[in-house]
This record gives sequence, C-alpha cells and structure tokens, in this order.
Amino acid sequence: MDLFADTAPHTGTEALAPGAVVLRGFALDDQHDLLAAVDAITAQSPFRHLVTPGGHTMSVAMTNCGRLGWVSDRRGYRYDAIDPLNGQPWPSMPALFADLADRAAAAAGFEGFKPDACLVNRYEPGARLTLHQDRDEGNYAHPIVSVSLGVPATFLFGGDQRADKQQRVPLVHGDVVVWGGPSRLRYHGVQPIKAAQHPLLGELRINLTFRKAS
Ligand code: MD3
Ligand code: FE
Repeated sequence: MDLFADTAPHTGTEALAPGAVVLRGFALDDQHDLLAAVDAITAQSPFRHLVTPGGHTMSVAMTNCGRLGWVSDRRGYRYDAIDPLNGQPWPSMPALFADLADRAAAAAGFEGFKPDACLVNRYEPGARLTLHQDRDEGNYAHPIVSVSLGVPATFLFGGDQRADKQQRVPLVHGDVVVWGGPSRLRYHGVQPIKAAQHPLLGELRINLTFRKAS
C-alpha cells in the first residue's frame, strides 16, 4: 500500500517528445512567492478577457509581465510593450520569474534562456484553450517555459499539423514544462477545467508562460 499516494509531491523529469520535458513539482519551492508576485502584477495590470481577431471573447483571462506582453483584439495578435488597459508598460518581470524560467530551461537542456515576456493565464472552471500554435514570437530557437499553479488541467499536446493526434498530459500545481527545439511549433491546447478546489487558489488555475518574444 502506498501511504504517500495523496500527499507526496510528484517530482522527476518526463520526456514528452524531442525538446519537450515535464519537470514535475519544479516550482513547488517557490509556490508562495510566485503567487504573491502574481498578486502584485495583477494589482497593476489586472486579468482581462481578450477578444480574438474573429470577435470571440476568450474564456481564459490574461495579463502579462516583462518588457513585452501578448495581446489580442479585432486587429490581430501581437506583442506590445504597453498594457492597453492602462496605457502603461507591463509590470516588470520579477527576478524570481526570470530565474525560475532560466533554471527550468537549463534542466531541459536549453542554457541561457532570458525571457522578455511572461503571459499569465487564469482559468475558471470550464475555461479552455482551443488547439493553437504559438507563432507570434520572433525567434523559434528559444523554448517556451510554462508553470502550472492551482487546480489540475489536462494539456493537449498535438503535432505539427492541426489534425495530428493529440497526447493528453495531466498538469498539476507546481509542474513546469519546457517546450523547445522540434516541439516548439507543435499544436497544443487545454481541455475545459473541471471544478475542483486548491488550498491556495480555490477553484482557479494559473499558468505562467515565459517567452522570448523579440
Ligand atoms: C507546446 N498556455 O498561453 S502552456 C498559451 O496552460 C498556452 O495556459 C497553456 O498554450 C496554458 O499559449 C499551455 C504550455 C505551452 C506553451 C507553448 C507551447 C505548450 C506548448 C508551444 C509549443 C508546444
Ligand atoms: Fe500556447
């Protein structure tokens, strides 16, 4: 009988595909500091539901920190140095964020990752991300690092074509994933979040994605 089945943090490294690595529990040591930093960011640049170029309002609420932030509106998707909600630069990237992203990328074999953008996604129950590619960044040689916090999610990891079969990857609080090399442009998404409770975040899931946007 596994006495630790429900309480032991899941740790270790799992290779998903060439260039794609799950670092289980990699962010757990920093969980409280990460969430305090998210609160400071959203005090300045609040979460908001962006509108896609097609006119749909996204179910995931977003904000950014770092020199550049990802935005969407009727004109398209892009990175911008200014938060359109307040006309100010995005909150600066906390040193802890940059350091965690750099350490995670290095653990996956990508040395010297210096992100200039962090997209912060907030999921309520039912929120989802439909299958997409991340292609608004300038240079696909850099990986993307993602940090999962709060309630669990099922991540969909597809192929280079939208119609390719998808792998389902469960992601829980503290997991970090690095997507680089040949995985960088693969289609991916997040299934609708199931109702659940997390001790620190209640019914919410928060995902930090670190990018080199320019
Ligand atoms: C795989 N966010 O913000 S992060 C996004 O959990 C996004 O909020 C998801 O997809 C989330 O664009 C997933 C993981 C991710 C990010 C970029 C990737 C996976 C990726 C790029 C290529 C392949
Ligand atoms: Fe994405």
